[in-house]
Amino acid sequence: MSSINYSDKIPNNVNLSDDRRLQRALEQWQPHFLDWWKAMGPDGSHNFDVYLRTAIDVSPKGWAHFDTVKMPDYRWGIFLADKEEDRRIGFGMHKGQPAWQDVPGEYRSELRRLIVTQGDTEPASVEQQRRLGLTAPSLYDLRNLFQINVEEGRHLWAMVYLLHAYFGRDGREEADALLTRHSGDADKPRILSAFNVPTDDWLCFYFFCYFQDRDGKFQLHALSESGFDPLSRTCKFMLTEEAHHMFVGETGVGRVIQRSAELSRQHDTLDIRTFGGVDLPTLQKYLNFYYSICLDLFGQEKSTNAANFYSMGIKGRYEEGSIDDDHILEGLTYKVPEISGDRIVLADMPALTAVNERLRDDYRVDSQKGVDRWNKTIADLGVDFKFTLPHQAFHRNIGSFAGLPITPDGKVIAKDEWARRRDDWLPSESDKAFVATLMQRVVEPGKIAGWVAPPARGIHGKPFEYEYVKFS
Ligand code: BYC
Ligand code: FE
Ligand code: FE
Repeated sequence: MSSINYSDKIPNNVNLSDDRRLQRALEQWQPHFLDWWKAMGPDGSHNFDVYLRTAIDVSPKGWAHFDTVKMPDYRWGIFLADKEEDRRIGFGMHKGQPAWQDVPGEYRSELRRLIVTQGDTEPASVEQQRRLGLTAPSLYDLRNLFQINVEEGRHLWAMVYLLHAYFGRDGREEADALLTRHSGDADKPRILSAFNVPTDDWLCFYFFCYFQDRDGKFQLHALSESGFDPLSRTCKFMLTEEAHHMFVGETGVGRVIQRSAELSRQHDTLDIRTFGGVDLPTLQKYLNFYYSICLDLFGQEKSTNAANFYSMGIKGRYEEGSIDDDHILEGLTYKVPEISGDRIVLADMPALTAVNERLRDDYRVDSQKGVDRWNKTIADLGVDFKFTLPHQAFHRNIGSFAGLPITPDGKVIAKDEWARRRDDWLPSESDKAFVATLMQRVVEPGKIAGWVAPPARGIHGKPFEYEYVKFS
């Protein structure tokens, strides 16, 4: 039931060969995807042999197969988590009714919009990361970058499948458009702003994987609660791939921090740039940047769109099933921060319009865990420095705090003071120029750049020294 058919042109576990029309439509989209991959995917990588995992089964345990492949030959396909017998809608006005196996006509445009928004982020991230291979700090890191890139490509396939299978002609048009918008393009940018930000260096990459892929985790969890069963099942399987992306982020940032803290201890100063490390205060600025742009991805604090999605039963809350309430939320409240004079206060809001905010809160709690582990690394090395997540009102562009001059510890200050102190809080041009000097490519097996510690272990039981990427 859950094994994947690799004999088809498009690997799948949805019996694609039984639906000739759909199969033909997707086979027409496939060469466009490959053209996009060749033009916008990892720069100059097409002949490399890369040690990659491929999904062969969708069961939570042991779905992965490891092998050396050239990336354009990666078996991108359509994999949905197994169908749950008699699944019911878990929230909203249709709570308790059987989950929809087809798109309910009255929610068609909302569902299409959610799927397009989600789908747009996946190729966007590949575009954002396309030049990082040129400055990889080790073969191990290069391989992880490529692994993430092929899986984000597969996440695009996941959404394109839904558009083709359930949305007819306009679904096909949206699927084409997912390949014509591009990250950072002046005329046709990606939909969400964080996916148009350049990912210039490997600090950006690690923080991106920690914070931005984690937004993916929370959005995919919310969508996996959907009453539209095919969306739920596809997001459930995407989540199993997402775990590795966040692992790359947490350990990547952690390895930079470890190296920086080691240099700080050795030289008894935080000021370690002359010794070839990234000083911890600069890392805090990168953290501030990525965390704040990712908070924007959750939308407005008060959102009628989100309330409607919830009541319709198409987008739920994080772990909806384990929340102890009526799952309808009529008359319930939730605490939402808002600005009151020059202070930020928590106010009771209808829980329905606060579901974006609740998801953001869940995200904050999850984000803090890695920060605590990073701080432990620093403390264990006896260095006096601590990372903190900035206040949620800091550096926001969406919602109640958009554009307001608020410090990382949540104080409202004058606009000109904020502008004057901006470079204390966010990476400055000179910080980025310094980091750029460290970004030298290291790709001999077993070697690693000086600004980052090697990983505790390699991939899938292989040692760090393994030749994860062979250039040919
Ligand atoms: N940028 O009611 P509101 C991932 C707009 S990451 C621009 O709060 P709503 C990945 C909004 O469109 C996960 N515009 O918004 C990670 C609306 O416009 P209208 C990505 C924004 O509807 C790494 C208006 O403001 N998935 O997978 O609740 C690598 C009112 O706002 C933004 C998703 O995000 C913004 N940030 O939208 C690879 C899930 N925020 O209607 C992959 C899909 C809001 O007034 N998307 N607006 O014209 C959604 O669930 C929702 O659309 C949003 C919030 C979360 C974006
Ligand atoms: Fe993804
Ligand atoms: Fe991801």
